[in-house]
Amino acid sequence: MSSLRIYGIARTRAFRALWIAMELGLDYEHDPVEIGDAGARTPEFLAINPNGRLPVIVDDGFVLFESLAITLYLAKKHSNGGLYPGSLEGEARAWQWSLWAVTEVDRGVNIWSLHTVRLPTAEQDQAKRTEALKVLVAPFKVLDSAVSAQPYLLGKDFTVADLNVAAVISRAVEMDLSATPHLKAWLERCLDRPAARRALALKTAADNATPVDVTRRIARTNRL
Ligand SMILES: N[C@@H](CCC(=O)N[C@@H](CS)C(=O)NCC(=O)O)C(=O)O
Repeated sequence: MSSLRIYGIARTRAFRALWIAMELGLDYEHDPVEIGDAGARTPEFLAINPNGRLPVIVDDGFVLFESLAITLYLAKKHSNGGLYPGSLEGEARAWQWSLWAVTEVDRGVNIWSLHTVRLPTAEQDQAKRTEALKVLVAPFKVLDSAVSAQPYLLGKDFTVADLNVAAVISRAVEMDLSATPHLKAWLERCLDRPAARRALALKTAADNATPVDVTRRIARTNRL
């Protein structure tokens, strides 16, 4: 039996944990728990993650929530000096980009995606979509510039920093990114990796199977 268990349907931020596990070639079990009362808010699940959110992992008895803490932990555990930067400065850069992704672009991309792709057309709010795009202009320029002179965020090699940022903004691949061509090329490069493609296939399948009521609940619960 595998010692690593990843909880969370691949449509959620569990996608991030699945991608890193695939990148690292880990043996793991995936429990595609649904959000809310159908899964993550049940007493059994709350005993694992009291936040009632996804994802969470249990690795040999060690419980960890927060998707990007999970990717950083697994990368450091299994690929220190590889996917996880070996130097102090490299590690700090990986943290920098991970925190940047969560604070600067996560919410904007999520709002854009819900109000452009995932909610039924009649329920999409154009004002929210426009505002989300406005919020993303400045950080997307920063990211575009960071990958304009080198293929990946930390240099010539793909690291967990790229995985975290690309995973957070993966839904932006459907946006018009012509104003940020380096970002566009970098994002496509990251998402074209074999492990990313496998994780994305799970995410797309989960997206396609998501009842519209669940999408509405995602928008409502998170005020998106
Ligand atoms: N900061 C957390 C956010 C986790 C989160 O909000 N997950 C969403 C799914 S993507 C969730 O479980 N939402 C359902 C809910 O809040 O009830 C992380 O990155 O892991």
